[in-house]
Amino acid sequence: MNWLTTPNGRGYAPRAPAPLPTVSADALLAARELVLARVREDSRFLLAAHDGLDGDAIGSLIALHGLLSALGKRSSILIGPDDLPLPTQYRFLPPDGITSQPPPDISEWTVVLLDCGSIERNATPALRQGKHLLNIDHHHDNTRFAAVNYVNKDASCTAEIIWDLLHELQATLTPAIAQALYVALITDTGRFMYTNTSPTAHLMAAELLQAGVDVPALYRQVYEQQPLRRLTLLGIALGQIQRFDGGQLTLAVLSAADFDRAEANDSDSEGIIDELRAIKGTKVAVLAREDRDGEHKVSLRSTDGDVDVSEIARALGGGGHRRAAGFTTTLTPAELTAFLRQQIAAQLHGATDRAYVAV
Ligand SMILES: [Mn+2]
Repeated sequence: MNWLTTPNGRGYAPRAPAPLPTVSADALLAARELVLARVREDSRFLLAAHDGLDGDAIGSLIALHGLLSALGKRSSILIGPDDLPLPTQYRFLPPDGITSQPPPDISEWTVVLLDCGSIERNATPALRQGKHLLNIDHHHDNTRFAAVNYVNKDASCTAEIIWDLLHELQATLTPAIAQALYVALITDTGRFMYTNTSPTAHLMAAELLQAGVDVPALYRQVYEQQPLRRLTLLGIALGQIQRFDGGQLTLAVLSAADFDRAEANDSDSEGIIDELRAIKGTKVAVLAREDRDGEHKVSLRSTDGDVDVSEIARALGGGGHRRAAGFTTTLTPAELTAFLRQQIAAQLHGATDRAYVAV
């Protein structure tokens, strides 16, 4: 079978990833200045992030909204209907300014996309019609889709960039903003465990604690208010673990029926991938979740950096970080497994053709 002619295909033919642009320190500083100029000069801001909101996206949205409001600006957070209500673990954060409809006069608003590696990761086309479009992110493979692209791949999380802007604009770090930033920081660093846990990340944490973050109370909100259905779903996933190639690939697939059985939704699957990556011998952990259309949302994690999972994700139209990435695919689980094994082998063993080899 050749992937290019597989039925139900919608152009998922793997492609060789384009080389990533290098951005000089000067260019990064220039982009930062452009963002600061817009924040200082413009008066109306519509904030959005990638669909399937995670802690960094939500925390960054709420913190930037708080910052803009403190500066006397008008600000709204646009969250698509599919992402509302927010995942339960983030509902304790102040939901001020959230709307699910873009304003009719969006051409008068400055649109800020946060934590969004490509504009396709947000399904609201109206966002492209803003007066200005600012792209603030830390994904190394950000597609630089906006007029202003402030993409700092060395930031542990997008919230770290917001934290820096807050300093520069001399805004007060209120307890509410500190809390939102802290949620973003701990979720994107895996509670200070992933390679993006830089000294700056810890300096930021220290300052957020000084600003009033109650660490045990916040951890309890984010990690210890789990609805039972999340653990039911985790149990189903753990019962369906598959391992390939000596355990280098650890994979679990959750079908739509599994979600029904657990009475769970997609956001309830957050965290399952961390259990998979923790299994000894794993180089790449993958969790695939079937959605209502029969497509699979695929999350990938690399344990030791030997495999760049963002390269695998980009081959099927997704993206992410070297050690954490994702994509959506129409491949069946069997096809997906074959594709992943081939891609991992190509990276580990230097197979000559990294783009797709028909099987
Ligand atoms: Mn992020």
